[in-house]
Amino acid sequence: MTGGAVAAVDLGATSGRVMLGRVSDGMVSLEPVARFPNGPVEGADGLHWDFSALYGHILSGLRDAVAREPALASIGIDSWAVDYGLVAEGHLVGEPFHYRDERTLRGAEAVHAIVPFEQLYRRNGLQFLAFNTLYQYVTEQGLDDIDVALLIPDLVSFLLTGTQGAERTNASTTGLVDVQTGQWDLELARRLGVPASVLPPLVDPGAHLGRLRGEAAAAVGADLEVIAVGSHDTASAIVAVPLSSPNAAYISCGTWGLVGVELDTPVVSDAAREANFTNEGGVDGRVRFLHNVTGLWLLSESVRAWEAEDGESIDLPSLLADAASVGHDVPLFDANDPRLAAPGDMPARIAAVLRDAGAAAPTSRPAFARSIVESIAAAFAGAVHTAGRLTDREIDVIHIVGGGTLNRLLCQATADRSGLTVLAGPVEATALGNVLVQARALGWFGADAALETLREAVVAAFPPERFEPAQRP
Ligand code: LFR
Repeated sequence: MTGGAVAAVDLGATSGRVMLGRVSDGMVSLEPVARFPNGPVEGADGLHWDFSALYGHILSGLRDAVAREPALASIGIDSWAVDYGLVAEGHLVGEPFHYRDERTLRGAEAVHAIVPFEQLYRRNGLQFLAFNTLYQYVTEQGLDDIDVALLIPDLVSFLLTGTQGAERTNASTTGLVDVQTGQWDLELARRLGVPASVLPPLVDPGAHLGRLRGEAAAAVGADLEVIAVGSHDTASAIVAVPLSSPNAAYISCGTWGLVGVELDTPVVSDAAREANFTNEGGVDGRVRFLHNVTGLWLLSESVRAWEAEDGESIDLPSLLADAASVGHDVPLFDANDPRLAAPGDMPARIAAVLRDAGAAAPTSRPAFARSIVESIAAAFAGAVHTAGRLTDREIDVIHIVGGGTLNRLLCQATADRSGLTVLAGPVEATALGNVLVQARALGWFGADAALETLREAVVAAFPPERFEPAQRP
């Protein structure tokens, strides 16, 4: 067989979706089936995810997928990274914490008091992000009382199949995987008081996890197989970047902008640590050497605040069109300022950041939106440049994938500010990467097909759009 259909469940921080992916003779196509909202929920003890609601949406989305394509071969799950659910006696204990909850700040201090960041970086290769799982684990009260901690996609797979595992690309974001060996760093876990028993066996993307168990099969209407994909959404997205040059950089742009290059071996130099670049695990053992830039979160939170103020919804495309025609310079701010990380009144916070830097906030919403887009683009261009410097590469093109590709103003501003050609697309890179890894595991590309073969299928189906810089350096 050279093809068939699979379902990709892709959970983002602001929305989730179920997509049907079809593969036939090396060609791939995608069809949206279900889309549902996601976001932080304020609980008595902090910010959580409404995982129970998400799981309900996943089951009903899969049911719709089966109704549309009864010959569905398998399911793959990906989501944002670092967050997890605690499982005891086969059940989820409480709703998982949201990575934007403030408890992470305490955790980082506690961990670094035991293992200074310099040492930690050499072991796990991760940039400092206050929400990395290990910082969350040390704030947990009851790790000794649970059976296992499962990252969000692993938790979904467990509820669907009963199989417990830690898919490697996402496990790499916990901070407890040794960046050189790819195995759990049990010595580090012990020093931090994380019981080894909560870390499930590591699983490779492409592994067959099992079939839906009774209850899940009944809810979905079919007894399907679940296949591990690059379950960290960014890992799946990078599978579907149609890298067009060995010196290409990529930006996976959604809530976050993940800016970096693909490597075969990690870089844990002092310079990489100082620049806060991460070595996350990619599919097929590749390294995602990248930096997190606060991406469209700044815009979506601002729009959310303006909508609350107006009591009605805002049309983003027309706001961006107005932003594009702002004829004067707008002030830039540091998109990665930690004060902009938590949910809240984003325009007021950005205004405060600008004020502290001696600049006045734009007075109209289009100019404000332009200031956000230009500031994100400036951070993107800076991170691309740094990725090149740290890996000794002359970056010659930037690929942007994900929802951010719909923001043409951002794509053009990134080209202009970097002086490099931007190739934009595909927009649904994450779901595509998810589909392609399942398809390969099912033998539809040949079991040994390299990522490059999968990427050829991406270019053929979704030729990228070019944005040329106004000037080259
Ligand atoms: C993107 C992403 C990033 C990760 C952040 C938090 O959706 O997965 O890669 O750093 O969310 O999990």
